[in-house]
Amino acid sequence: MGLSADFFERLNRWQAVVNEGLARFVPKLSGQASRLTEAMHYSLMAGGKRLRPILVFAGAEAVGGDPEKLLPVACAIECIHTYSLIHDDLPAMDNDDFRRGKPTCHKAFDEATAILAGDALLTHAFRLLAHEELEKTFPPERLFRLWRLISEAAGLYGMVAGQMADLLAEGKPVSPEELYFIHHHKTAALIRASVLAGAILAGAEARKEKNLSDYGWKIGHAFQIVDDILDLVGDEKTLGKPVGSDLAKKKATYPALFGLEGAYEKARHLLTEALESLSSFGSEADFLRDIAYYVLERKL
Ligand code: GRG
Repeated sequence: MGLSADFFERLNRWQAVVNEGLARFVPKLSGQASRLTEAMHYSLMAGGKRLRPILVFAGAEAVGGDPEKLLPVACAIECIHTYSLIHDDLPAMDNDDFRRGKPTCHKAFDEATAILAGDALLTHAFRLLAHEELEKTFPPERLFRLWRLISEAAGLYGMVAGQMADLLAEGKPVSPEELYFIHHHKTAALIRASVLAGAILAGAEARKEKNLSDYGWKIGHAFQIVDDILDLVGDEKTLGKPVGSDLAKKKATYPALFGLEGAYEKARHLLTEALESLSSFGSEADFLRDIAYYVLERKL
């Protein structure tokens, strides 16, 4: 098994849907707020892979839901992801000048604007999660579960806690358990929540929800391991940022702890486990299966 022949065609199609959704759901304001929305759109439209929003669609599809109805949710999650990248790049955090081949938000604008663009993307995400189109389409109890899921994954039970742990670990020796905590919270939580968001709104039965949750955790961890590997051996032009920055910053990574081959081995094992989580699904989960392969094989 491996990637389906039409995977990249499907991926590109969904990426276009996300891009159109972001143009529609994130306003461009004029007047005194124009600089703020310019900075938000600058980072939103800088060429991300749209993995998380596409997982929202794929998660819904795997349980018979209609992905098109989830566009505000998909866009909300991409807003949260983009905010995290903008803030992560700030001088107070990773202090990176390039992302996705372009100057980072604080370089293209200024630090204060980048902080505010991130803040506005995060808050706007929750406005989108309460969008009227969702209110009309889904029962309130599913929406409440969605809000709990996303706020936990993005905040102190998820990404922000992981980022804090990551920063605290810089330059220090970390145990495999500490590294797992960082990956689990910083990266895997939002990826897992993306898959589950689609499934919850589509009304998945509990067993399928659990399977998709397992799948989400596994590919979330694999994604971060591959990210660490690419930072070591990836191609700068393809990545659109300098490689070797984790080493320079003495970051806690899988290759640092287990070596390059050990990290690859762990990622491959996670891929197998992710696919196993989908064993009770039929062809409706093929796109999720493809995404799992893609997470491992990606060069960007
Ligand atoms: C600032 C609260 C806060 C959190 C930051 C996500 C994160 C936490 C930091 C980003 C740094 C980083 C390299 C994390 C590793 C995994 C990751 C999120 C990579 C970037 O995601 P991609 O590859 O990005 O999906 P694109 O550009 O494709 O959207």
